[in-house]
Parts: sequence; structure tokens; C-alpha cells
Amino acid sequence: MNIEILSTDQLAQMDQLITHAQTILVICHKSPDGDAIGSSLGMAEYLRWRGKDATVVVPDQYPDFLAWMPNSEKIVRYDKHRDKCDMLFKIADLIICLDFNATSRVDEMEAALVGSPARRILIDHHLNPDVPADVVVSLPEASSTCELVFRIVWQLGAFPDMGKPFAVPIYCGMMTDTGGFTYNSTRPEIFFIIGELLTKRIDKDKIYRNVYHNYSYDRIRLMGYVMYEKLVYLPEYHAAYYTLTREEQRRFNFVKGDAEGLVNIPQQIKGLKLSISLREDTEKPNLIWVSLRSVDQFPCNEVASRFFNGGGHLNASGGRLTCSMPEAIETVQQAFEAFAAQLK
Ligand SMILES: [Mn+2]
Repeated sequence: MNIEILSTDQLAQMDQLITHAQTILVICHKSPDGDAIGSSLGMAEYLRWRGKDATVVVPDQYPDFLAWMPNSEKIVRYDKHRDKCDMLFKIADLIICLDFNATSRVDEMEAALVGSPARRILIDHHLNPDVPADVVVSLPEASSTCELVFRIVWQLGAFPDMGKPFAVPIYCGMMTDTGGFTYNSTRPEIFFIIGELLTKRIDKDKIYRNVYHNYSYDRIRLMGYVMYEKLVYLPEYHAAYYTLTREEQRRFNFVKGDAEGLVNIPQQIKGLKLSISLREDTEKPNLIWVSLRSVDQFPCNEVASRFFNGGGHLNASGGRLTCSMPEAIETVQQAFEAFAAQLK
């Protein structure tokens, strides 16, 4: 199977950039997910194999359910170690940007990134990449940035020398960005890659449990509460939404990440096309985080950009509103109305 994605020129350029760099930063977007952390750890592992001083720097906290991955203890948080990180950005020869399409996605780290004299490589699967870089690898049709990192390392000829510390995070990111290979994962290349990763003796069932079977008792109860008390189902639109207030989050001892995946659950209703979550920020008043999920060709990223100041992938997007919850609910209703033709 041909899984090569770089042109001959890109391959040579990338190889040259890495060859001539010694201090390399590997960075990803704020609130890193499995794909951001997985691709960063996988890339750093490859770079260390090439004898480079590679450091993974992330803007802020990443979820507990990723903290078991090999070398995750070496990840440096920008929000905690600002001075050290600013120095790294100054002295780095090369910065590899993973899983984001705009410099604003790295949040507080943006000035350090933009101001760094280092060369840059961007590897991403979001639409419309807008990060200035010497080499841009952008494949919106890819399942994940981890898939791209695999294909690049493969094409650079290093995969036979990679072990578990490469294969585990790459598998993990491909798994999380496809909901455990339940969406955006139909292309045969993906299963070719999984087959290759399994030759490194990774325990894919354990990886699944580490990531998905990690709920607290509070979180299970929150899920039940939201689905029973809060879910609003609109069969005429094949849509559903729910709200989650600050007070409710407090009641269930909400910790960051507890809302993760909640928005996917209504998608299990037969025929549902669009699911929306409205969650009040735990601190800032009138800030509401919006998550959207859709199936098939229904573009929830268009809904996100038109109504919720956001965007994302065709079937998984996010956004934010600055308003009260009743106003946010009104916006959701307007969105259903505006997309009624495609929803009904
Ligand atoms: Mn991703």
C-alpha cells in the first residue's frame, strides 16, 4: 500500500531541516487532546532516535487519561514553566507544529512561537492551514495528525527502528481522533498503519481502556443526569442539545475533561444528525463553550462558524458564545431553523 504523502522535494526539505537542527521544539494546540499529545510524543521519539534534543512543549494542562503514555512525564507545560519555555523558543533551531492550523491555537504561547527565529514545520489535518512554516504538510482528509506523523516517519525510512514509545502514542492519537475508529477512519491506509503499529507489540485493548475507561463516579453520575434531566430532543430536526450550568458542574465535582465525550452520547439516538452541548465556563460569567457533533455529510463546522464563533471538522466542531444561557439556547434554535432543510 502506498502511504507516502510527501513530495520528493518536501521529503528532502524536511530531512534537511531536521539534519541541520539540534535543539528542536515539538508543540501542539492548547487543551491538548489525544492526537495533539500522541503526535507530539511520537514525533519527539523519532527526533531523539535521530540524536536530537527534542522537547515537547504544550500550552497548558492535558487530560489525565493521557498521562500514562511513555515519555509523557517529559512534556513541559508553557503555563507552568514560562521562562524556561521562552528560553527554549529563543534557542531552538527548529519548531515542529502539530495538530493546529493557526498560531492563535497555541494561546499564551503564540508570541513565543511567532517571535522565535527557529525554522518551522507544520503537520496538521485541519482545514485552511495558516501557520507560517518552511514545510507545510496539511491533509484535511487524514484521520489525525498521528496518522500524518506515522506516514512521514515511514517515508523517512525510520519506522523499522521505532519501538513502543513511538507506536503507543501514535496509535492512541489515531484512536482518539476517530472515536475509537468509529468515524473518519474508513480509508484502508488507516488499517494498514494499525497493522504496522501492532507489529511493535502495543496492547491496543489496554490503550483503549486507559483512555476510555477512566471515569470517576461523579462523572458517570453527571452523564446520567445530563441525559435524563437536561437533554432536549427535537425529532423533527433530527437534533438534540443540552445545557450544563456552572452550578450543575459544581454539584458533580466537575473537573476539566468531565464534559469530554458527553456530546457524542446523543448521537446514539437513531437517525440523529446533530448534537450540541452548551456548557458554562467554570469561572468566567457569560462564557459558554459550545461543542457540536454530526454524522455523514452534515457540516457541523458550518453551524459552528455561522452561529457559535467557532469551526472545526465536518463532524466534530466547537465554538463559544458570550451571552446568558437562555440566549445561547435561542441561538441553538436559530441554528436548527437555519439548517432545517439539511436536518429534516
Ligand atoms: Mn487532531
